[in-house]
Amino acid sequence: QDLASLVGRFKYVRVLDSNPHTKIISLLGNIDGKDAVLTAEKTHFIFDETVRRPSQSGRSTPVFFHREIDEYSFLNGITDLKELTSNDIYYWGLSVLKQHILHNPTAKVNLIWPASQLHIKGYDQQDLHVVRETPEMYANMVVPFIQEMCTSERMKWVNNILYEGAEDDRVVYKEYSERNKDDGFVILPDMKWDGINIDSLYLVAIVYRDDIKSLRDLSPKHRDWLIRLNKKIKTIIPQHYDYNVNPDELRVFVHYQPSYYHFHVHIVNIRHPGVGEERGGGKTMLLEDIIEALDFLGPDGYMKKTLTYVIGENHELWRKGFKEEVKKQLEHDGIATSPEKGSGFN
Ligand code: M7G
Repeated sequence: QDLASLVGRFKYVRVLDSNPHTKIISLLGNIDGKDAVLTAEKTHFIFDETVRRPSQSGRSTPVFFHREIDEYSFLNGITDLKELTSNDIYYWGLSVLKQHILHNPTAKVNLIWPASQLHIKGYDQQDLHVVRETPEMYANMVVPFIQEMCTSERMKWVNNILYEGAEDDRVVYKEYSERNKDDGFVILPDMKWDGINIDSLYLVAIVYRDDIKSLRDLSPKHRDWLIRLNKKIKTIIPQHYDYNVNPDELRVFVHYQPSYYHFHVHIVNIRHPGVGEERGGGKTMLLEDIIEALDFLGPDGYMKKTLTYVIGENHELWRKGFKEEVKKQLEHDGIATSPEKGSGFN
């Protein structure tokens, strides 16, 4: 089964989501009678020079990724340009740019097939809510949910990467030994990255140890390990990309709630837009802040912290009690949920 033949057989059902800011559209459909989620994201522009802007430290920061081939860059690649209007010194119009499957593709296409209800819900448009997750809510609602989510079927792609050589040709860095499994990790391009444009660089570091399901499991005993991991990430990645991205241009963070409960770290170019507005809300926690917080949180670390984040109505946890908790929390705080109920601050 290859992507082209699968997409060719895709039967459209409805639009799940479409975002003009991120230029991403997600469609629900089916292939051979099984549900499929097809997502397309317009790729970012390429430019033919490595333009460097001066910085205060005297170091120069590349703004554009250097490309050998320049006929596909924006400017050289304009094949058609039609003015719509002009007014004084302002002009606007539409253009067609030269495209090439290798050098300047139009869009990145992702397919999930067969897609579970969980996948479909994750991509579907939904209303969002701010929720305070207390340690009690974590123990009573999230822990059972995590157990449900850690099926070998759902975690297959992670194990494929760690142990089965999946995506091997794309791996950026791997450190693993049987003897020292707890220190092992692998860094590779995230499925969210087109792999071309360094401005939108998006990598994921997946650790070999499997005793950390999420941020909640981090405690002071993990502090030194996280410091080492952070240092390695910020040393290895700029080196690997010839310093077209510098260590202080990498946003290194974890999500809570994550989609997959096996500890992993996101590594993203700070130029990448849209980060922080992930599907269905969530929370983005910088690794540096996590390490720092472990100094203050006490021996149980994040287990004892109340975490406030955004959750979508399609998230299983919303149905599994979070909805009621949000209502209770607002009542407890004396905050009205509709204009009829509240008439001021008295
Ligand atoms: P998350 O924080 O659990 O979820 O991150 P979210 O960011 O999707 O909310 C999991 C990360 O793994 C995401 O950035 C995914 O894009 C990425 N990812 C998921 N899958 C199934 C794959 C895959 O098969 N290969 C690669 N390389 N990345 C994946």
